[in-house]
Amino acid sequence: MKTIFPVILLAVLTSCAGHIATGPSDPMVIPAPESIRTAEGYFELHPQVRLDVDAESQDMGYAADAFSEMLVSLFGDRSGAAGTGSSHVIMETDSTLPASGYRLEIAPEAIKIDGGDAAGCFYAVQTLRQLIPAEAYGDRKLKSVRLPAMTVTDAPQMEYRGMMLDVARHFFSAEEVKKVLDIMALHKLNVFHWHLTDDQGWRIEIDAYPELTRIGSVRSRTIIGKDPGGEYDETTRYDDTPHGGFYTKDQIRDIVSYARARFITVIPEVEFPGHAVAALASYPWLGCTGEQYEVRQTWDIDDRVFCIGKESTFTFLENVLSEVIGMFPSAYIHIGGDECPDKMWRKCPDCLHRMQEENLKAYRELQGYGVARIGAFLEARGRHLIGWDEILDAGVTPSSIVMSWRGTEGGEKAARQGNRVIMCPTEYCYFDYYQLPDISREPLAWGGLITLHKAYSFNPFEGLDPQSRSNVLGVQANLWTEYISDISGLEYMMLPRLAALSETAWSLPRKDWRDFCRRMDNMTSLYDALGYEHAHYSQNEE
Ligand code: TNX
Repeated sequence: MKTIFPVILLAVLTSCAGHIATGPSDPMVIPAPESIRTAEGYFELHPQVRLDVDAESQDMGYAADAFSEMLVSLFGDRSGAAGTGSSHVIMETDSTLPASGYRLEIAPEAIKIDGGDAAGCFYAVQTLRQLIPAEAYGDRKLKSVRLPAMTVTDAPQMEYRGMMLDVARHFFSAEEVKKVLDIMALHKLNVFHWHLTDDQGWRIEIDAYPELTRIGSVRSRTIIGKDPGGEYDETTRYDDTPHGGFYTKDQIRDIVSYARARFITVIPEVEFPGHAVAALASYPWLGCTGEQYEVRQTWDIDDRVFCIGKESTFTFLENVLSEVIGMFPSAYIHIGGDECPDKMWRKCPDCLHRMQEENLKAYRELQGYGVARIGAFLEARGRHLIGWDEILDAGVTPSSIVMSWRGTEGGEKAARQGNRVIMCPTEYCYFDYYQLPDISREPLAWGGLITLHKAYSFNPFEGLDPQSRSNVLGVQANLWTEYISDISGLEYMMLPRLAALSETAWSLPRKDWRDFCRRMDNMTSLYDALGYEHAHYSQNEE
C-alpha cells in the first residue's frame, strides 16, 4: 500500500487538466554557465520524481536536500514521496569534472547531474532552479513542470566568491542571516564574511567576557539621517531607541552548519585594533586611557582603539579568538585591520613603552606589531589571517590574505609580493552605495553610485601581470549597514547587484552586458517569486 499510493496519486494528478508550466526554450541562467546545448523534447518534473544519489556522504546529502527543497518550493509538501516516482533524477560525482563544476543533462527520460564533487551537484541544482519558470514557484496547484532538454556544462572561474555582511551597525537575526545565505547560494557564492564586531555593537557571545554582549551589544540610540562626519552638535538628531542583538554560540553553530549545507564557508571577523568602541565600552581596560565609553551611536571613524602597549589586550584577543576558532571551522579568520587612527597610542605610556621595546620607529608600526602577533597566534592553531588592505602597510606574513578595498592597488601590491588576495574595491563592490542614478528616489545610502552596469563591469584582474593574477583568489561584495536597518532594505541593496558580482566571480571571461540584462529579466521574476526585494534597474542606465 505504502509504495503504491503515491503512484496512484500521481496518475490522478497527471490526469487533471492544466497547471503545467513550461521552462523557457532559451535557457537564462546567472551566473552564465560555460556552455548550454539545447536538444529535442522535455523532462516532466513532478512531485513524485525519484532521486537517486550515488554516495552516502554528508555533502551529497546536502546536494540532494537542495533538490528536495526545490520540489517543496514548487509543489508543497513532498513527504513520503521520495523514491516512488516513475521518472527520475540521478545525482553522482565524476572526478574527471573540475571541483565545484557539473554537467546537467536534461533528457525526456531522466535528469542526470554529474558533479566534480558534491558542491558541483549543488550548483547544478541552483541552475535547475533558474531553468524552471518563475511563475511555477508559489503556484500551489501546480502538477508538473516541463524542462526543455539540454546539457549544461559549467565550472566556476574563481574559488572565492564572497559577500560580507556587517551585522554590527545594524543587527540581523539568525533567521535573516539564513535568508542572506539562501540568496548567496542561489547565486553560487561560497564565502560568507561575517563582520561581527565594530564601534556600534559586539554581536558574538564569548563565554570568557560576558560584558561584551551584556553591554557591548546594545547602543542606547542611533543617529538619524546622514552622519556629518564627526561634527556632532545640538542639531544632530537621534532616534532615542536602543538598538541591540547578538548571536549565542548555539545560533552561530547553527548558522555555520546551515551555510555548510549550502557549500558556503563562514569567515568571522573580529575587528582589531580599530573599530573597537563596543569592546572598550564593555571592558574599559582594553583602551589606552581606561576611560568608560558608551557603545557608539554615530558612524564615522573613531579614535578610540585597542591599546597595543598593554599585555592584557593580547590576552583578551587570544581568549576571544580561541572561542571564535571553536565556533568557526574556516581555515581563515578575519581580524579587520582597517581605519585605525593612532591618536590614542601617541599619548599612551604603555604604547610608547612597547615602541621602545620592539624598536618601532613610527606609531603606525604598532598596528603591524599587533597584527603580526595575532597572525602568529592563529598560525599556531592551524588558521590563517585575513585583513583589510591596511594590514599591508605594516607588513604581513606570506600566508595572510589581503582584502583589497581601497581600490585594487593594495591587492595588486600584495599579489605581486606573493600574498593571496580578495578584490572588493569600493568602486565596484560596495553595495551600501546608491545603485540608481536618481538618488533622490533611493533609500538613504552611504554615498557613491554603483549601478548594476558598474558592478557588472568589474574586472579584478585589470592591470595585473599573470603571476599576480594567480594570487587573486576571488571577489567579494561588501554590505555595510550603517544605513541599512532591515532585511528588506538589505535585499534591495544586494539585488540585483549580487547577480552582477556572481557573474564576475563565476564566469568572468564570458561576461556580456546585453546578454546579462536579458537573463536578468528571468532572474528578476525569480526574485519576485521567491519574495526577495530588489531594485528595478534599466539596462540603459549605464
Ligand atoms: C569603510 S571598508 C569601512 C567601513 C564602513 C564603510 C562604508 C572598511 C574596511 N571599512 O567601516 O562601514 O567604509 O562604506
